[in-house]
Amino acid sequence: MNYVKKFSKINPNKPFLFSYRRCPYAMRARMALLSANISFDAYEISLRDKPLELLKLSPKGTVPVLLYKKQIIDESLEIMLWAYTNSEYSNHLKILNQIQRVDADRLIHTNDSQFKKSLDAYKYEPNDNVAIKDKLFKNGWGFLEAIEERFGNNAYLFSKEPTFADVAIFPFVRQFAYVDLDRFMEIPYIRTKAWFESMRKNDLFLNAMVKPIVTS
Ligand SMILES: N[C@@H](CCC(=O)N[C@@H](CS)C(=O)NCC(=O)O)C(=O)O
Repeated sequence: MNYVKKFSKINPNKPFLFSYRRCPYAMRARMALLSANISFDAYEISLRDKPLELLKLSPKGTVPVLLYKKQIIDESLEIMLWAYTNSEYSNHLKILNQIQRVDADRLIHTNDSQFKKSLDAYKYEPNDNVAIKDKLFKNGWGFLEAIEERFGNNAYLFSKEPTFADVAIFPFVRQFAYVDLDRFMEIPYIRTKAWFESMRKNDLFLNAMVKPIVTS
């Protein structure tokens, strides 16, 4: 992953990602591209001042957006699938059998719909009303409980190693945890907390979170 400053420097032979470092959707896309060992240029946008080039390619104006050889992919899960299917390098997707894949898709869907809604409500509630904040925190537990049951004896959601599902879901659980880390550590889900600790220290995640140092 190489951060660039100028669109004029777009290399037509290299995937180009409009990204935002702290966006969980963009995190999962960057992680998948890195895990697939795909060399790509990234451009850090400002959500308040989106580049016209991005809006021209994808008028809905969300990140991440991947541009490669006139192909435009503007949904994070599709970017992940593109990365995993265009490279032999990662086994994040290959590792899942058909039944697991259906389960993974279901879990990711719940993450992107219900859990994301709970996460936003909790995150944006001002801190001064502790009772409301606490209630919104607990509203997110339903999903964390589903994750906890999912682990079984594995350290990751579907396997002994991270898969597509861990990469897709972790950035959202992380955001939920980081609203108040001490409070998160009080949840009664031991495996989920261990997974959270392991994922946040994982090189794949750390490499996806390097600060944009612009090279060209
Ligand atoms: N369904 C999209 C959602 C992406 C999304 O909502 N990204 C946020 C940033 S985390 C965004 O770009 N929001 C637009 C804005 O804030 O104006 C995906 O999976 O890629």
